[in-house]
Amino acid sequence: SKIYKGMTVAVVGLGITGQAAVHYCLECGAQVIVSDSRPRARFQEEMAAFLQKTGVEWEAGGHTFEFLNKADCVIVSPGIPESHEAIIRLKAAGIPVVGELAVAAPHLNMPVVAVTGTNGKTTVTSLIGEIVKEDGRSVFVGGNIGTPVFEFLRKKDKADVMVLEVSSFQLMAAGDFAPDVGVLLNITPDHIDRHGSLSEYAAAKMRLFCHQKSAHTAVMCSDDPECMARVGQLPSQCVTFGNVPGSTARIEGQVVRSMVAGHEVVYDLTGTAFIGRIGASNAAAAILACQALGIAPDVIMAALKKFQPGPHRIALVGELHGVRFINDSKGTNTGAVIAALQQLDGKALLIAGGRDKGEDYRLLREQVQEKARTVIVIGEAAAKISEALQGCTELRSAETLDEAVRLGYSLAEPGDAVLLSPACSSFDMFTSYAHRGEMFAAAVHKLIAEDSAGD
Ligand code: UMA
Repeated sequence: SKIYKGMTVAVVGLGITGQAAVHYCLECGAQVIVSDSRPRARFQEEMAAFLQKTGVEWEAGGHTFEFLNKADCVIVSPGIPESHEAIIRLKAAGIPVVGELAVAAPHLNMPVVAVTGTNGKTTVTSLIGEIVKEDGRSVFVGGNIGTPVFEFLRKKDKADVMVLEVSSFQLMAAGDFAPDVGVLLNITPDHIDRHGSLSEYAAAKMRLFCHQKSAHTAVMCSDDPECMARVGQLPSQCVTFGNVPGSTARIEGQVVRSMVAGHEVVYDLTGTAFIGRIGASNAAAAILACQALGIAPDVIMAALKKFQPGPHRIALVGELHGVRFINDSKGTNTGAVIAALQQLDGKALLIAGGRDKGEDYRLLREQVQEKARTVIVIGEAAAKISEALQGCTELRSAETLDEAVRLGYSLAEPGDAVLLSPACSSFDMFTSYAHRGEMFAAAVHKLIAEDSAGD
């Protein structure tokens, strides 16, 4: 979908993606109109500077067919559900409804790596970016990780390689986007409120590959039954990582054995940030993607050794009298929480809750029973989580994150960890998962400061 001079483009949702889309379309010479679901007064107040600067016509408080149908093309933000009535009517009227990947697709004339999966996307995307840099090539790292591809298009930047984190939401409106290397890390339940079921969610993830050609690469996890069940659908060459014998990159403890041009290469992850089964799995996926880009094993290994994961993914933020405080604010689905609990050595005081996304929290029962001393529930999903975990372990609740941190610490024993891994989105109490993680860290630092003041 090309944006050209004189056409009218409607941008639906004026968040991170929508704002970048507006700027991009204006720079292409298009007329732009904007539609946002925020109440009118709030939208006008929050977006005042943007609206003044761009001068776009807008509607707020919802999306209407009548306002949007004057557009030649509609760009939807990832958060806009396909089931929205106006969107359905626009499509029925023959107006193209596209996301940023569809708009970007014709402009991507460099090798593109796209990473999706329920968990680990951000880590693997940034790791691949670091490996490409280590190889001396320039790289744009963006997408769901936080920088829209529109920003890249706007700057008319050049990059030798593009590495994108893509979400199931983005894939629902990706047009004929076809990455040279597509990586699907795992599929466990998430975003069921939007997609309706696990199989629909998995189908959205598989869209990553549907426009690939036979020379392209699909990187898939051999340990994941949901992924393996869908390998037959791939139009491209499939390489796999996992513990299963015969995997292209075979994981054995902290070692990844991978075939490169008929020779076995051994990547030893000891001493790197890629600890445990999940760490090794993420590293192996990145190794295969980078091998597909033709990057030499010693370059890949050098980058693996240097890599540090992001601040909101199982990150230690402090320690007090033998109790560790771990921020996993990005753990926004049950699969992520299970992974975080599995990685802990001791017991957890698990802080969970936030805005529910339609998941079945009973999936947490086994790990919670094994690893959580107490679960402290917060936010809108508190009651639903408590009900699902009834009888597994002690259940408590807290009104604020600050209170949850204090309660967790008061119940902890040395060697335990107070773990924020919410299994929910953050939007009931915070502006983003990053905001929630920062507030968690702030609560921890306050607690530690008070303790040392009291000594
Ligand atoms: N809005 C509407 N109508 C709606 C829903 C929202 O008008 O029906 C408006 C809101 O008022 C707001 C704007 O749309 O103004 C928000 O748009 P958005 O929800 O599409 O979010 P963006 O700010 O554009 O951020 C998106 C991703 N968010 C979502 O997919 C929900 C960000 O991923 C991503 O970093 C960013 O684009 C850049 O690519 C966040 C996320 O939670 C981190 N992703 C999910 C995940 O990782 O699990 C998919």
